[in-house]
Amino acid sequence: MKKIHWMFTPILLVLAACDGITFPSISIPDSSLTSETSSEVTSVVSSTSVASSTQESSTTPSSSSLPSSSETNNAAPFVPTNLLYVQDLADFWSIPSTGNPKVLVVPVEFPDYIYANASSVKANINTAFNGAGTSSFQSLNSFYKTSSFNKLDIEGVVLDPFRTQFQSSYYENLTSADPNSVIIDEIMSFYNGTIDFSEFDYNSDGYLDGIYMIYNHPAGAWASFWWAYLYTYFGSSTYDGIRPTSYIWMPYEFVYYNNTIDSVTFIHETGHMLGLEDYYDYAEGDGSNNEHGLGGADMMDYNAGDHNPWSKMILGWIDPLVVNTSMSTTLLPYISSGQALIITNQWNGTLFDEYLVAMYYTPTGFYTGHNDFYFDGQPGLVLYHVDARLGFNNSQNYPTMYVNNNTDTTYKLIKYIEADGNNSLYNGNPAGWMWAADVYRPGNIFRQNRNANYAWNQGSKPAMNFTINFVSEAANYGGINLSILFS
Ligand SMILES: [Ca+2]
Ligand SMILES: [Ca+2]
Ligand SMILES: [Ca+2]
Ligand SMILES: [Ca+2]
Repeated sequence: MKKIHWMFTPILLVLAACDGITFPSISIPDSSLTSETSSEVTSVVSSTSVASSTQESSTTPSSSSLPSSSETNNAAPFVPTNLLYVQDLADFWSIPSTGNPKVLVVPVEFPDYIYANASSVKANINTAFNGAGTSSFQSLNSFYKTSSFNKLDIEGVVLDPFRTQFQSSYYENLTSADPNSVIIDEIMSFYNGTIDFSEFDYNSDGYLDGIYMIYNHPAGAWASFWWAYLYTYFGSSTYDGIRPTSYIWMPYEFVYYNNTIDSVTFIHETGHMLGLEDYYDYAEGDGSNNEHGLGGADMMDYNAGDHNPWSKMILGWIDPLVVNTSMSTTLLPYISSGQALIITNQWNGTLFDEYLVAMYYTPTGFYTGHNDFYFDGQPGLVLYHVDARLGFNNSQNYPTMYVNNNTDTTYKLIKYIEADGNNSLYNGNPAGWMWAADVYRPGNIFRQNRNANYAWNQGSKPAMNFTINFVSEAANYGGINLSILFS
Protein backbone atom coordinates (compact mmCIF):
# COMPACT_ATOMS: atom_id res chain seq x y z
CA MET A 1 0.00 0.00 0.00
CA LYS A 2 1.28 3.42 -0.91
CA LYS A 3 1.23 6.09 1.68
CA ILE A 4 -0.35 9.41 0.86
CA HIS A 5 1.59 12.61 1.31
CA TRP A 6 0.26 16.06 0.85
CA MET A 7 0.73 19.63 1.92
CA PHE A 8 -2.39 20.20 3.86
CA THR A 9 -4.33 23.29 4.68
CA PRO A 10 -3.09 25.13 7.73
CA ILE A 11 -5.18 24.16 10.68
CA LEU A 12 -6.12 27.22 12.64
CA LEU A 13 -6.16 26.49 16.27
CA VAL A 14 -9.36 26.15 18.20
CA LEU A 15 -8.85 27.78 21.53
CA ALA A 16 -10.05 26.31 24.74
CA ALA A 17 -13.60 27.02 25.68
CA CYS A 18 -13.60 29.07 28.86
CA ASP A 19 -17.35 29.24 29.05
CA GLY A 20 -20.35 28.46 26.92
CA ILE A 21 -19.20 30.34 23.88
CA THR A 22 -20.39 29.53 20.43
CA PHE A 23 -18.38 28.05 17.65
CA PRO A 24 -15.94 30.41 16.03
CA SER A 25 -16.68 31.44 12.50
CA ILE A 26 -13.74 30.18 10.57
CA SER A 27 -12.18 31.46 7.42
CA ILE A 28 -9.09 29.85 6.08
CA PRO A 29 -6.58 30.83 3.46
CA ASP A 30 -6.56 29.16 0.10
CA SER A 31 -5.07 25.78 0.41
CA SER A 32 -2.04 24.76 -1.54
CA LEU A 33 -2.98 21.21 -1.89
CA THR A 34 -0.84 18.74 -3.64
CA SER A 35 -1.11 15.04 -3.73
CA GLU A 36 1.65 12.69 -4.53
CA THR A 37 2.32 9.11 -4.05
CA SER A 38 5.34 8.47 -1.99
CA SER A 39 7.72 5.71 -2.72
CA GLU A 40 7.46 4.78 0.88
CA VAL A 41 5.59 1.56 1.11
CA THR A 42 3.83 0.27 4.12
CA SER A 43 4.83 -3.31 3.95
CA VAL A 44 4.37 -4.33 7.50
CA VAL A 45 1.29 -3.96 9.49
CA SER A 46 2.23 -3.37 13.06
CA SER A 47 2.56 -6.76 14.57
CA THR A 48 2.14 -5.36 18.02
CA SER A 49 -0.90 -6.89 19.51
CA VAL A 50 -2.54 -4.37 21.71
CA ALA A 51 -2.81 -5.53 25.24
CA SER A 52 -5.98 -7.43 25.78
CA SER A 53 -6.24 -6.83 29.47
CA THR A 54 -8.94 -4.23 29.11
CA GLN A 55 -11.00 -6.60 27.08
CA GLU A 56 -10.87 -9.57 29.33
CA SER A 57 -13.76 -8.39 31.37
CA SER A 58 -15.82 -7.44 28.39
CA THR A 59 -17.77 -10.62 28.29
CA THR A 60 -18.17 -10.80 32.01
CA PRO A 61 -20.88 -8.66 33.48
CA SER A 62 -19.60 -6.87 36.51
CA SER A 63 -22.62 -6.93 38.72
CA SER A 64 -25.73 -7.40 36.67
CA SER A 65 -26.78 -10.67 35.20
CA LEU A 66 -27.13 -10.98 31.50
CA PRO A 67 -30.44 -11.85 29.98
CA SER A 68 -30.42 -15.46 28.92
CA SER A 69 -31.41 -15.96 25.37
CA SER A 70 -31.21 -18.93 23.11
CA GLU A 71 -30.59 -16.53 20.28
CA THR A 72 -27.45 -15.10 21.78
CA ASN A 73 -25.85 -18.36 22.90
CA ASN A 74 -22.34 -17.73 24.12
CA ALA A 75 -21.24 -15.43 21.36
CA ALA A 76 -18.85 -12.68 22.38
CA PRO A 77 -17.27 -9.72 20.62
CA PHE A 78 -13.98 -10.50 18.93
CA VAL A 79 -10.80 -8.46 18.70
CA PRO A 80 -9.58 -8.29 15.10
CA THR A 81 -5.90 -8.75 14.37
CA ASN A 82 -3.59 -7.20 11.79
CA LEU A 83 -5.46 -3.91 11.76
CA LEU A 84 -4.05 -0.93 9.91
CA TYR A 85 -3.87 2.25 11.95
CA VAL A 86 -4.02 5.79 10.66
CA GLN A 87 -0.25 6.24 10.66
CA ASP A 88 0.10 3.18 8.44
CA LEU A 89 -1.88 4.98 5.75
CA ALA A 90 -0.14 8.32 5.39
CA ASP A 91 3.16 9.90 6.32
CA PHE A 92 2.08 13.43 7.11
CA TRP A 93 1.26 12.64 10.71
CA SER A 94 4.52 13.51 12.35
CA ILE A 95 4.27 12.38 15.98
CA PRO A 96 4.26 8.60 16.45
CA SER A 97 1.07 7.54 18.21
CA THR A 98 2.81 5.08 20.51
CA GLY A 99 6.10 5.05 22.39
CA ASN A 100 8.19 7.85 23.85
CA PRO A 101 8.68 10.56 21.21
CA LYS A 102 10.34 13.85 22.09
CA VAL A 103 9.20 17.09 20.50
CA LEU A 104 11.03 20.42 20.30
CA VAL A 105 9.40 23.31 22.14
CA VAL A 106 10.91 26.70 21.41
CA PRO A 107 9.93 30.02 23.00
CA VAL A 108 10.53 32.48 20.16
CA GLU A 109 11.30 36.16 20.81
CA PHE A 110 12.17 39.03 18.50
CA PRO A 111 14.69 41.85 18.97
CA ASP A 112 11.67 44.15 19.39
CA TYR A 113 9.68 41.68 21.52
CA ILE A 114 11.95 40.09 24.10
CA TYR A 115 10.54 37.86 26.82
CA ALA A 116 10.71 39.89 30.02
CA ASN A 117 11.07 36.89 32.30
CA ALA A 118 12.62 34.08 30.35
CA SER A 119 12.86 31.65 33.26
CA SER A 120 9.17 31.87 34.16
CA VAL A 121 8.18 31.63 30.50
CA LYS A 122 10.23 28.49 30.17
CA ALA A 123 8.84 27.07 33.40
CA ASN A 124 5.23 27.76 32.41
CA ILE A 125 5.67 26.21 28.99
CA ASN A 126 7.37 23.24 30.58
CA THR A 127 4.40 22.80 32.90
CA ALA A 128 2.00 22.94 29.94
CA PHE A 129 3.92 20.16 28.20
CA ASN A 130 5.32 17.99 30.95
CA GLY A 131 3.61 18.91 34.23
CA ALA A 132 1.99 16.34 36.48
CA GLY A 133 -1.72 15.83 36.01
CA THR A 134 -4.08 16.88 38.79
CA SER A 135 -7.84 16.79 39.21
CA SER A 136 -8.06 20.16 37.49
CA PHE A 137 -5.08 20.24 35.14
CA GLN A 138 -3.58 17.97 32.53
CA SER A 139 -0.37 18.69 30.71
CA LEU A 140 0.15 17.49 27.17
CA ASN A 141 2.18 14.61 28.59
CA SER A 142 -0.21 13.59 31.35
CA PHE A 143 -3.26 13.85 29.11
CA TYR A 144 -1.81 11.62 26.43
CA LYS A 145 -0.44 9.09 28.88
CA THR A 146 -3.89 8.64 30.36
CA SER A 147 -5.83 8.94 27.11
CA SER A 148 -3.63 6.34 25.39
CA PHE A 149 -3.66 3.95 28.36
CA ASN A 150 0.08 4.55 28.72
CA LYS A 151 0.88 3.73 25.12
CA LEU A 152 2.03 7.27 24.32
CA ASP A 153 4.45 9.25 26.50
CA ILE A 154 5.32 12.53 24.73
CA GLU A 155 8.13 14.59 26.19
CA GLY A 156 8.33 18.28 25.33
CA VAL A 157 11.96 19.41 25.37
CA VAL A 158 11.66 23.12 26.16
CA LEU A 159 14.62 25.17 24.96
CA ASP A 160 15.72 28.58 26.18
CA PRO A 161 14.01 31.46 24.38
CA PHE A 162 15.35 31.79 20.86
CA ARG A 163 15.81 35.32 19.52
CA THR A 164 15.23 35.74 15.79
CA GLN A 165 17.72 37.44 13.55
CA PHE A 166 15.34 40.20 12.47
CA GLN A 167 12.62 42.33 13.97
CA SER A 168 9.11 40.94 14.08
CA SER A 169 7.90 43.06 11.16
CA TYR A 170 10.45 41.41 8.89
CA TYR A 171 8.73 38.04 9.23
CA GLU A 172 5.27 39.53 9.20
CA ASN A 173 5.95 41.14 5.82
CA LEU A 174 8.10 38.42 4.30
CA THR A 175 6.69 37.24 1.00
CA SER A 176 9.68 35.67 -0.73
CA ALA A 177 9.62 32.67 1.61
CA ASP A 178 7.36 31.10 4.20
CA PRO A 179 8.25 33.11 7.33
CA ASN A 180 7.56 30.25 9.75
CA SER A 181 9.89 27.99 7.80
CA VAL A 182 12.55 30.72 7.83
CA ILE A 183 12.32 30.87 11.62
CA ILE A 184 12.47 27.09 11.86
CA ASP A 185 15.69 27.18 9.82
CA GLU A 186 17.13 29.84 12.13
CA ILE A 187 16.33 27.72 15.17
CA MET A 188 17.62 24.47 13.72
CA SER A 189 20.82 26.09 12.44
CA PHE A 190 21.49 27.74 15.78
CA TYR A 191 21.07 24.53 17.77
CA ASN A 192 22.57 22.14 15.25
CA GLY A 193 25.96 22.19 16.95
CA THR A 194 24.57 21.25 20.33
CA ILE A 195 21.48 19.16 19.56
CA ASP A 196 21.38 15.83 17.79
CA PHE A 197 18.07 16.20 16.00
CA SER A 198 17.92 12.50 15.25
CA GLU A 199 16.85 12.17 18.87
CA PHE A 200 13.68 13.98 17.83
CA ASP A 201 12.82 11.39 15.18
CA TYR A 202 11.51 8.60 17.37
CA ASN A 203 10.06 6.62 14.49
CA SER A 204 13.22 7.02 12.37
CA ASP A 205 11.38 8.17 9.28
CA GLY A 206 13.74 11.06 8.61
CA TYR A 207 11.17 13.66 9.68
CA LEU A 208 11.30 15.72 12.83
CA ASP A 209 8.45 14.43 14.96
CA GLY A 210 7.24 17.88 15.95
CA ILE A 211 8.29 21.44 16.70
CA TYR A 212 6.21 23.91 18.70
CA MET A 213 7.11 27.61 18.49
CA ILE A 214 5.58 29.82 21.17
CA TYR A 215 6.19 33.40 20.18
CA ASN A 216 6.30 36.64 22.14
CA HIS A 217 4.15 39.02 20.12
CA PRO A 218 0.55 40.16 20.56
CA ALA A 219 -1.95 37.91 18.84
CA GLY A 220 -3.43 39.42 15.71
CA ALA A 221 -6.54 38.69 13.72
CA TRP A 222 -7.84 35.22 13.06
CA ALA A 223 -5.86 33.64 10.22
CA SER A 224 -3.20 36.37 10.26
CA PHE A 225 0.51 35.67 10.69
CA TRP A 226 0.14 36.53 14.39
CA TRP A 227 -2.43 33.86 15.02
CA ALA A 228 -1.99 30.26 16.02
CA TYR A 229 -1.85 27.46 13.52
CA LEU A 230 -0.54 24.08 12.60
CA TYR A 231 1.17 23.78 9.27
CA THR A 232 4.04 22.16 7.48
CA TYR A 233 7.63 23.22 6.82
CA PHE A 234 8.27 24.54 3.33
CA GLY A 235 12.05 24.71 3.48
CA SER A 236 14.44 22.22 1.96
CA SER A 237 17.00 21.81 4.72
CA THR A 238 17.82 18.81 6.82
CA TYR A 239 19.65 18.82 10.13
CA ASP A 240 21.48 15.71 11.27
CA GLY A 241 19.67 14.11 8.34
CA ILE A 242 16.31 15.09 9.79
CA ARG A 243 13.83 17.24 7.90
CA PRO A 244 11.34 19.42 9.76
CA THR A 245 7.69 18.80 8.94
CA SER A 246 4.65 19.65 11.08
CA TYR A 247 4.96 22.70 13.27
CA ILE A 248 2.76 24.63 15.64
CA TRP A 249 3.01 28.42 15.87
CA MET A 250 1.21 30.00 18.79
CA PRO A 251 1.45 33.23 20.82
CA TYR A 252 2.50 32.89 24.43
CA GLU A 253 -0.65 34.72 25.48
CA PHE A 254 -2.65 31.68 24.35
CA VAL A 255 -0.54 29.46 26.60
CA TYR A 256 -0.50 31.63 29.70
CA TYR A 257 -3.09 34.21 30.63
CA ASN A 258 -4.78 35.29 33.84
CA ASN A 259 -2.13 33.31 35.71
CA THR A 260 -3.48 30.18 34.08
CA ILE A 261 -1.50 27.71 32.01
CA ASP A 262 -3.45 26.34 29.04
CA SER A 263 -2.36 23.02 27.60
CA VAL A 264 -5.70 22.13 26.04
CA THR A 265 -4.96 23.80 22.74
CA PHE A 266 -1.67 21.89 22.53
CA ILE A 267 -3.57 18.70 23.30
CA HIS A 268 -6.04 19.34 20.47
CA GLU A 269 -3.36 20.31 17.96
CA THR A 270 -1.20 17.37 18.92
CA GLY A 271 -4.23 15.25 18.03
CA HIS A 272 -3.73 16.49 14.46
CA MET A 273 -0.03 15.69 14.57
CA LEU A 274 -0.99 12.16 15.62
CA GLY A 275 -3.41 11.70 12.73
CA LEU A 276 -6.83 12.93 13.84
CA GLU A 277 -9.08 15.34 11.96
CA ASP A 278 -11.22 18.13 13.27
CA TYR A 279 -14.67 16.85 14.11
CA TYR A 280 -16.31 20.27 14.27
CA ASP A 281 -17.64 21.76 11.06
CA TYR A 282 -14.76 23.75 9.60
CA ALA A 283 -17.12 25.75 7.37
CA GLU A 284 -20.37 26.39 9.17
CA GLY A 285 -23.13 27.95 7.16
CA ASP A 286 -21.84 26.68 3.84
CA GLY A 287 -25.20 25.15 3.09
CA SER A 288 -23.92 21.64 3.21
CA ASN A 289 -26.46 20.57 5.81
CA ASN A 290 -23.49 19.25 7.69
CA GLU A 291 -23.04 21.64 10.56
CA HIS A 292 -22.11 21.21 14.21
CA GLY A 293 -19.87 18.15 13.91
CA LEU A 294 -19.88 16.28 17.20
CA GLY A 295 -21.67 19.07 19.01
CA GLY A 296 -18.59 20.07 20.95
CA ALA A 297 -18.40 16.71 22.67
CA ASP A 298 -14.92 15.62 21.67
CA MET A 299 -11.29 16.65 22.13
CA MET A 300 -11.12 17.13 18.35
CA ASP A 301 -14.33 19.11 18.33
CA TYR A 302 -14.33 21.68 21.08
CA ASN A 303 -11.22 20.67 23.02
CA ALA A 304 -13.44 19.05 25.60
CA GLY A 305 -13.13 15.78 27.48
CA ASP A 306 -11.24 13.02 25.73
CA HIS A 307 -10.71 11.48 22.32
CA ASN A 308 -13.62 9.29 21.22
CA PRO A 309 -13.29 5.52 20.83
CA TRP A 310 -12.89 5.62 17.06
CA SER A 311 -9.99 8.06 17.38
CA LYS A 312 -8.35 5.75 19.90
CA MET A 313 -8.92 2.75 17.64
CA ILE A 314 -7.20 4.31 14.62
CA LEU A 315 -4.29 5.43 16.82
CA GLY A 316 -3.85 1.87 18.09
CA TRP A 317 -4.64 2.73 21.69
CA ILE A 318 -7.67 0.50 22.19
CA ASP A 319 -8.78 -2.73 20.62
CA PRO A 320 -12.16 -2.63 18.93
CA LEU A 321 -14.61 -5.27 20.12
CA VAL A 322 -16.42 -6.34 16.98
CA VAL A 323 -20.03 -7.47 17.12
CA ASN A 324 -21.38 -8.99 13.92
CA THR A 325 -23.63 -11.69 15.25
CA SER A 326 -26.35 -11.81 17.86
CA MET A 327 -25.13 -11.69 21.43
CA SER A 328 -25.48 -10.18 24.84
CA THR A 329 -22.52 -8.31 26.17
CA THR A 330 -21.49 -5.64 28.65
CA LEU A 331 -19.51 -2.47 28.50
CA LEU A 332 -17.58 -0.87 31.32
CA PRO A 333 -17.19 2.91 31.36
CA TYR A 334 -15.28 3.88 28.22
CA ILE A 335 -13.31 6.64 29.88
CA SER A 336 -11.59 4.26 32.29
CA SER A 337 -11.71 0.91 30.47
CA GLY A 338 -11.26 1.92 26.82
CA GLN A 339 -13.97 -0.56 25.90
CA ALA A 340 -15.98 0.18 22.78
CA LEU A 341 -17.90 -1.96 20.34
CA ILE A 342 -17.87 -1.89 16.57
CA ILE A 343 -21.29 -3.10 15.45
CA THR A 344 -21.89 -4.03 11.84
CA ASN A 345 -23.45 -6.74 9.71
CA GLN A 346 -20.53 -6.46 7.28
CA TRP A 347 -17.12 -6.47 8.95
CA ASN A 348 -14.43 -6.06 6.29
CA GLY A 349 -11.40 -6.38 8.55
CA THR A 350 -10.54 -2.68 8.49
CA LEU A 351 -11.18 0.33 10.66
CA PHE A 352 -11.45 2.45 7.51
CA ASP A 353 -15.00 1.50 6.70
CA GLU A 354 -18.60 2.26 7.68
CA TYR A 355 -19.93 0.88 10.97
CA LEU A 356 -21.41 1.88 14.32
CA VAL A 357 -19.37 2.40 17.48
CA ALA A 358 -20.94 2.00 20.90
CA MET A 359 -19.55 3.07 24.24
CA TYR A 360 -20.71 3.53 27.82
CA TYR A 361 -20.44 7.23 28.59
CA THR A 362 -20.06 8.28 32.22
CA PRO A 363 -19.35 11.82 33.50
CA THR A 364 -16.09 10.65 35.06
CA GLY A 365 -12.36 10.84 34.37
CA PHE A 366 -11.56 13.31 31.61
CA TYR A 367 -15.28 13.82 31.04
CA THR A 368 -15.60 15.34 34.51
CA GLY A 369 -16.50 19.01 34.34
CA HIS A 370 -17.60 18.85 30.71
CA ASN A 371 -21.29 18.16 31.20
CA ASP A 372 -22.18 21.24 29.16
CA PHE A 373 -20.75 19.55 26.11
CA TYR A 374 -21.28 15.92 27.01
CA PHE A 375 -24.97 15.14 27.29
CA ASP A 376 -25.62 17.21 30.43
CA GLY A 377 -23.65 14.53 32.25
CA GLN A 378 -26.29 11.87 31.53
CA PRO A 379 -24.57 8.45 31.64
CA GLY A 380 -25.63 5.72 29.24
CA LEU A 381 -25.04 4.20 25.85
CA VAL A 382 -23.63 6.55 23.23
CA LEU A 383 -23.74 5.53 19.58
CA TYR A 384 -21.51 6.88 16.83
CA HIS A 385 -21.94 6.37 13.11
CA VAL A 386 -18.48 6.17 11.54
CA ASP A 387 -18.05 6.33 7.78
CA ALA A 388 -14.29 6.28 7.38
CA ARG A 389 -14.07 4.89 3.90
CA LEU A 390 -10.77 5.91 2.30
CA GLY A 391 -10.72 8.01 -0.82
CA PHE A 392 -9.00 11.31 -1.38
CA ASN A 393 -11.51 14.12 -0.93
CA ASN A 394 -10.18 17.37 -2.35
CA SER A 395 -12.62 19.45 -0.37
CA GLN A 396 -11.98 23.15 -0.61
CA ASN A 397 -12.68 23.57 3.07
CA TYR A 398 -11.30 20.38 4.53
CA PRO A 399 -9.23 18.15 2.27
CA THR A 400 -8.98 14.68 3.66
CA MET A 401 -7.92 11.16 2.84
CA TYR A 402 -11.43 9.98 3.67
CA VAL A 403 -14.49 10.06 1.44
CA ASN A 404 -16.23 12.05 4.17
CA ASN A 405 -15.33 14.86 6.51
CA ASN A 406 -17.32 16.65 9.18
CA THR A 407 -17.33 19.91 7.21
CA ASP A 408 -18.82 19.77 3.76
CA THR A 409 -19.73 16.26 2.69
CA THR A 410 -23.26 14.93 2.76
CA TYR A 411 -22.29 12.10 5.07
CA LYS A 412 -20.02 12.61 8.01
CA LEU A 413 -16.75 11.00 8.93
CA ILE A 414 -18.14 10.53 12.44
CA LYS A 415 -21.44 11.61 13.94
CA TYR A 416 -23.60 10.85 16.93
CA ILE A 417 -26.83 8.91 16.54
CA GLU A 418 -29.09 10.75 18.96
CA ALA A 419 -31.16 8.44 21.14
CA ASP A 420 -34.21 10.66 20.82
CA GLY A 421 -33.87 10.56 17.05
CA ASN A 422 -34.93 14.18 16.61
CA ASN A 423 -31.63 15.36 15.10
CA SER A 424 -31.55 18.25 17.54
CA LEU A 425 -27.79 18.64 17.10
CA TYR A 426 -28.47 19.87 13.58
CA ASN A 427 -32.05 21.07 13.67
CA GLY A 428 -32.77 21.86 17.30
CA ASN A 429 -33.10 25.14 19.07
CA PRO A 430 -30.48 25.83 20.10
CA ALA A 431 -28.70 23.66 17.60
CA GLY A 432 -25.12 22.61 17.91
CA TRP A 433 -24.95 20.71 21.17
CA MET A 434 -25.61 17.29 22.61
CA TRP A 435 -28.22 16.80 25.31
CA ALA A 436 -29.18 14.21 27.90
CA ALA A 437 -31.95 12.91 25.64
CA ASP A 438 -29.32 11.97 23.06
CA VAL A 439 -27.97 9.19 25.32
CA TYR A 440 -29.62 5.75 25.25
CA ARG A 441 -31.08 4.55 28.54
CA PRO A 442 -32.34 1.11 29.66
CA GLY A 443 -35.37 0.17 27.61
CA ASN A 444 -34.20 2.13 24.60
CA ILE A 445 -33.76 -0.12 21.58
CA PHE A 446 -31.87 1.21 18.59
CA ARG A 447 -33.88 0.50 15.40
CA GLN A 448 -36.96 -0.54 17.34
CA ASN A 449 -38.30 2.15 19.63
CA ARG A 450 -35.45 4.54 18.77
CA ASN A 451 -34.28 5.50 15.26
CA ALA A 452 -36.47 2.73 13.85
CA ASN A 453 -35.48 3.15 10.21
CA TYR A 454 -31.82 3.98 10.63
CA ALA A 455 -29.72 2.88 7.65
CA TRP A 456 -26.16 2.77 6.34
CA ASN A 457 -24.94 5.60 4.15
CA GLN A 458 -23.93 3.15 1.44
CA GLY A 459 -26.81 1.72 -0.53
CA SER A 460 -24.49 -1.00 -1.73
CA LYS A 461 -23.89 -2.28 1.78
CA PRO A 462 -26.16 -5.09 3.00
CA ALA A 463 -29.05 -3.37 4.75
CA MET A 464 -28.69 -2.74 8.46
CA ASN A 465 -30.40 -5.68 10.10
CA PHE A 466 -29.77 -5.45 13.82
CA THR A 467 -31.19 -3.87 16.93
CA ILE A 468 -29.23 -2.77 19.99
CA ASN A 469 -31.22 -3.27 23.17
CA PHE A 470 -29.93 -1.38 26.19
CA VAL A 471 -31.06 -3.90 28.81
CA SER A 472 -29.79 -2.56 32.10
CA GLU A 473 -27.21 -0.45 33.88
CA ALA A 474 -25.43 -1.54 37.05
CA ALA A 475 -25.24 0.87 39.97
CA ASN A 476 -22.32 3.24 40.42
CA TYR A 477 -21.27 3.06 36.77
CA GLY A 478 -20.59 -0.65 37.17
CA GLY A 479 -21.36 -1.40 33.52
CA ILE A 480 -24.19 -1.68 31.04
CA ASN A 481 -25.78 -4.78 29.59
CA LEU A 482 -26.65 -4.84 25.92
CA SER A 483 -28.39 -7.35 23.73
CA ILE A 484 -27.60 -7.04 20.04
CA LEU A 485 -29.88 -9.03 17.78
CA PHE A 486 -29.30 -9.63 14.07
CA SER A 487 -32.21 -10.77 11.94
CA1 LIG B 1 23.06 18.52 15.35
CA1 LIG C 1 9.81 11.17 12.65
CA1 LIG D 1 -20.41 22.88 6.68
CA1 LIG E 1 -31.75 15.06 20.27
